[in-house]
Amino acid sequence: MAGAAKAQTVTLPFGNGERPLVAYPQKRPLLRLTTRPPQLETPFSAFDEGVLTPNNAFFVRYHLADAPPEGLDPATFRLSVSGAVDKPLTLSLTDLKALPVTELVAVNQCSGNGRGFFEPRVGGGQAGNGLMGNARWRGVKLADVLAKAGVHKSAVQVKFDGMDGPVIPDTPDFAKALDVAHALDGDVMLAWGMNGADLPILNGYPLRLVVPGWYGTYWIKHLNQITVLDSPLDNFWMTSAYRVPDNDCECVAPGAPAPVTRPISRLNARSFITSLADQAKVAAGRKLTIKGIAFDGGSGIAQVEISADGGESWSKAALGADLGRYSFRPWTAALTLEKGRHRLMARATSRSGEVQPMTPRWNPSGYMRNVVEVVNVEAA
Ligand SMILES: Nc1nc2c(c(=O)[nH]1)N[C@H]1C(S)=C(S)[C@@H](COP(=O)(O)O)O[C@H]1N2
Ligand SMILES: [Mo]
Repeated sequence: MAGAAKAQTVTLPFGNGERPLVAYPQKRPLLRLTTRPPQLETPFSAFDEGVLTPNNAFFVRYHLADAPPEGLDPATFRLSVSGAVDKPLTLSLTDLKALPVTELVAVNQCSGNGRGFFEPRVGGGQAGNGLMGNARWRGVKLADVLAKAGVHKSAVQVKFDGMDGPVIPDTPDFAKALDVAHALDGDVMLAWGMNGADLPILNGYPLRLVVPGWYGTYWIKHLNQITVLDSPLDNFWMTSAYRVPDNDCECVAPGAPAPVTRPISRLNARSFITSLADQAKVAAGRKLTIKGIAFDGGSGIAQVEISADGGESWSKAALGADLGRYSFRPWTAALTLEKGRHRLMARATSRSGEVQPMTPRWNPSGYMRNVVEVVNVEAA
């Protein structure tokens, strides 16, 4: 293209879906949703590059305008562990790295991933399906650190707070809590490493919480304060935000209020075709191999089925390498499409028996989208 550089944009397939592609430090160009704080969505094509999401493509979500915080110096960084413990701790990164090291592959997904597709539309960040990513996290077990501190029998929750804080005193500081039993389960991690490198600044350098199988809201970045609590955390982010209808489907009729809610928790089952974008053109009458990913909240993926006729008939996809029950599971399927338009779908079933729904479940906050997605293609 001649002339002055025009900002590249991506148009997500819903109203007001135009997003500039902007490169932040340590990041390739990502879809920018807000500037202060930076909120960046992964271009969907990145999920076709491999089962681990590259660090420079990994999405970025923050709540408070000062993020990322200043003073992320690994030499002076300290993590405090206090509250209902025998021995409060102040740990440097060197102290943490001297503990037994653990690694785990897990999906980090924002509760509002896919919110822009909600019908009727709801308020909040209007995201496509790029607020998710899969990484190999390296760090220490939270249980090991809590054991060093000695959690009191009276403790009920553990609170996590990061270095970003409110700019205006009226804004509630971002902090989340997990029940003590969950915090001690041996899978929850304090991670400094991501896919063989340090965490990128925008993904929580130098230390973040990793809560495998649970929504990203709990994965506190720039984590520097752990407080063991004798009573449940009562703050805006636990009691008002990040709550879902308190029923089996975590849903209500589209447009209806949710009178009784509970904190959001586990990821539901999802799957995506990654090798073909919506409205792609493919060759008719020839074998076509399609690829994709599937994941759930930690039981693992039992099967992925593919439909090329809008959900009338299904065939099984072949599952690829198993990087653990919290990871994206890659899959492939072979199809031969006749000339014309086709509605391709992938549907995951988890090992716990959860099957993706064919019609969207709705809630007023636009959380937990997991309907079977459609990729329209034309074979010619
Ligand atoms: N310190 C801090 N940690 C945070 C947040 C935040 O605003 N501040 N947002 C949370 C939310 S809602 C999500 S979805 C994940 C996103 O992780 P990422 O930015 O590394 O992709 O971070 C979580 N951790
Ligand atoms: Mo989120």
